[in-house]
Amino acid sequence: MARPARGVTLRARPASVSLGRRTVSTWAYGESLPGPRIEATAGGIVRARLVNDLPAPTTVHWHGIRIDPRMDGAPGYTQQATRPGGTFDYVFEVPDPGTYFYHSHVGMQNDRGLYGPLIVEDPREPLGYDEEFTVVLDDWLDGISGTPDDALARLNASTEHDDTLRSDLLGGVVGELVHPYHLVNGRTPDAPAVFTSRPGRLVRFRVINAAADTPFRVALGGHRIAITHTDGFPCRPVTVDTFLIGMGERYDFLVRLGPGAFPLVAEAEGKRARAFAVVRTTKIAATPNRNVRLPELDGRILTYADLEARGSDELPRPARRVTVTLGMRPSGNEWTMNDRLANDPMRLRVERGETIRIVLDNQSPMWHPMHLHGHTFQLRGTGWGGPRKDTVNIKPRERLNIDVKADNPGEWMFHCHNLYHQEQGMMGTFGYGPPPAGVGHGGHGGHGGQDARGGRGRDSGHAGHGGDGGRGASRPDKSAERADSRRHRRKPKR
Ligand SMILES: [Cu+2]
Repeated sequence: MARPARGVTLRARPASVSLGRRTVSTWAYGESLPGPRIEATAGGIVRARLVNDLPAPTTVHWHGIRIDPRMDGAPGYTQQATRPGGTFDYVFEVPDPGTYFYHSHVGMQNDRGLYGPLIVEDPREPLGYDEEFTVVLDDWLDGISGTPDDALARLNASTEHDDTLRSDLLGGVVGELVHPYHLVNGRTPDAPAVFTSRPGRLVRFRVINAAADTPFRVALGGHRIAITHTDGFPCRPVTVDTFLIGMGERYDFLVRLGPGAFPLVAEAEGKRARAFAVVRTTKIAATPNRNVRLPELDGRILTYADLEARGSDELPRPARRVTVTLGMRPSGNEWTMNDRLANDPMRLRVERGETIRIVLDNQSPMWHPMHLHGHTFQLRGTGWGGPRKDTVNIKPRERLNIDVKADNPGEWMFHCHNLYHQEQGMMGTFGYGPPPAGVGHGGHGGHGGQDARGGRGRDSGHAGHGGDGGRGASRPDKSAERADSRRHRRKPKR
């Protein structure tokens, strides 16, 4: 039977945290980075009291959980952000087992230290393994090169952007900036996290990408790994050398550890930097060099086409489809969904009980990890079942089909999990029935292309999350081509 999780207090506060060798001033939950690991059992209840000791409003979003919308921590959508000095009690059921995380959903706060793992155990766990480790990846600049808000302001103020950060795997430019550090469980490579086990043990790793702007390519030196879950949900196990994890994605893998000390590397894809940890099964083995070249990183890499949901997780066939076109305006600092920005968001209207297909069509010049709140969709290819996921990477000029069963009524965020893109406008709404009147964001537009239903919104009263780049610009620019060429002029390649 489900047992309620013990209550946890998340005290959001300015804090000095150690990254290993270096201490930085940031905002964190308590003293720790990441925040405390929260554990629950599927079907059980999570109780978390947010105490806001920050000088700014904040919320906690429970990423990937099919949650009660009032508990989703989406400011302007389902709740008002908790004011400085205030508290908010998050109490919700966790229906599905898996690897999740929580983070602030206000402005750039998620690029500070306001995140932590949420692990939902399966009371009938079908996998047998000896132990498990949680690996939380992050990119870090707070307290080193200013704050994330400073970084966003610099991006917004300039048309010069670093287009040298490139990856074939992601179809071009990978990110907006280089963070000075990349972390595993809050630690830099020169003072790495160490996972201690024993030779021969079968270990489950739960990998969470909590970064703002960095996709990682992950491998464990000297081992092949079996991917068993993505975004909490099980998939048919696939043995690979390495996998790419976008912001907001999670992967679980199983590995039988050999004797020694092994590098666990998360290469910041396209950024010539890495996060690094050590997996140690014997005391005497020398610690691996943090810059070691891992052949696994160039080995067999997981693709979405490798992933298949369990039969019981298959969604019904969709009755209709809607298209969501991802775009960029010529400024290069505004990212759109169906030509709209966060301050007047696109709204996909669904009816309770239906299954719809969302055709994601990326006409912008960058990849985006698109995340839907409150649901786990099924990624559909041609000729394969496709995994259940809540965050999916889409490359430039790519089209992806994601099927969503509308079984959790509410007004839900649907957005890019590159935090900089999110704050530069790439935020839409997935809502049930007619647009609600008088809730936090009045800016619902029914403009969703020819497919979307619903009337056009009346005003642009959305106050929750419009980034600086998203404000004031209300003229859609239809020319994706022009936008594209602008983007490529943004900075000469070195
Ligand atoms: Cu994006």
